Amino acid sequence: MKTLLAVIIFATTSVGAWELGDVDHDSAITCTDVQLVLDFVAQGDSTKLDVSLADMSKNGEVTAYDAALLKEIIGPAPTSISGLRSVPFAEVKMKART
Ligand SMILES: [Ca+2]
Ligand SMILES: [Ca+2]
Repeated sequence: MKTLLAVIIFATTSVGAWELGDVDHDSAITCTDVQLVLDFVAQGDSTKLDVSLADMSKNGEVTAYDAALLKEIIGPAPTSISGLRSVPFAEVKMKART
């Protein structure tokens, strides 16, 4: 009986628990979700994502616009990484020889 109750509780809490946009069910909206939506739009392969969570615009279809809306949630990609400096290619070649 306890097992049955646990299964019922799990089922009721897990169904519909995923956030809109979390198409890979990892409990976070990441660039992976964006890529999966783009792959679905381009290739039509629905085996790697939950398509029901991909319609960000809620217009009944999944398009590249939905991927763009997902990307807006994540925010812009970093344009630079602090603490790193650019190294001229000639310097890299010199270091490789030593
Ligand atoms: Ca996700
Ligand atoms: Ca849509």
